[in-house]
Amino acid sequence: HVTKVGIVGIGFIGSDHLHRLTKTIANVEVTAVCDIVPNKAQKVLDEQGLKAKDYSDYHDLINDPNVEVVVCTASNEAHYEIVMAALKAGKFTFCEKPLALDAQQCMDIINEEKKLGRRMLQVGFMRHYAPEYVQMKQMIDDGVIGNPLMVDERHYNQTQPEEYDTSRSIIETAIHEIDLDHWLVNDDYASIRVFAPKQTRHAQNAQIKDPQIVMMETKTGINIVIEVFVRCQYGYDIKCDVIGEEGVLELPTVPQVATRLNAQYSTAILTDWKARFESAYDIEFRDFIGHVSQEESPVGPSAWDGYIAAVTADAALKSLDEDGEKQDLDFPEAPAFYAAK
Ligand code: ISE
Repeated sequence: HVTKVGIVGIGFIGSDHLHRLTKTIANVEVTAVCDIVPNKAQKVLDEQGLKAKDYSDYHDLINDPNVEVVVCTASNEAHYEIVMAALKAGKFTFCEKPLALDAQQCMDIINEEKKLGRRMLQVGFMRHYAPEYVQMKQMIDDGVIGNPLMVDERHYNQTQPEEYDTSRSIIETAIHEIDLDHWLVNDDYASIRVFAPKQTRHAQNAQIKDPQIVMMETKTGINIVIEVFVRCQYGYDIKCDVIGEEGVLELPTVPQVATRLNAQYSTAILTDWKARFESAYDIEFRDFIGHVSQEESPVGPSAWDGYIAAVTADAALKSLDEDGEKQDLDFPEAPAFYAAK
């Protein structure tokens, strides 16, 4: 069976997933695309040597009987309405992170999905599929470093445009760690605070807060510090150290050939996040398509994961507004609908 996919939003990640779904994932046909900017999707189809129906209205794509699965890679603001429409049409849906702009929108999506009687949606938290994080999680679960006590992380982008404002550093960048860390250390967050230290001169205007420091504490008292810096200039740099009672786990970086040249010994630092996590994205889509092509519910990150991340991100933004004031967090048990993994 060839699974027929429609992609809404052909920007950076949309074009990347279009390429992935047509060139590296077996038994998929991208039958339709759509972008709010006229001619944008067609241009990308041409560049990639592909043919698909190019819709100007995403409702038409969703309602096309030749689209079985909807992939939402539109801008963050549009996720909510697109996902709601796809679920209302009863279609399997993959939505890039963040699931929506805030916890309330995520809860609406959850309620819509529940009407379908089973999971139909997966959220693009692809780091769960990155082999290096999977290994780290396994080692924590196996007790290799004893109980985790602290997590020390860096999430740096080389640069972002002016419209990448203070809130996007949280809801679009730090959201990866916010989603990942409680899974890694098997604990829930009890509080979060976010503040801005000395600011970079590379921010395009004075309103933008960059870098930011996110501090979270879990229920058992694990301390997590994430430095978020989306205009660091030198590259895409992801660090994750988990400090335990007996030792430290360190996330590896992508190996690059070392160069000995002109009295220098050097290795490259990647600059593009799509390349840094390429294998994670591939494994993620193989898993997602593998399930939905058999008419099975997806098993990767769910709308509930999207909701937990959004509750945490909402509190992060509140803290930032209140000069780093600590915000308490308390999460309900995952509903049975999502708990059965
Ligand atoms: C982007 O959407 C991502 O998901 C990247 O992993 C992140 O580093 C970047 O800041 C986001 O804009």
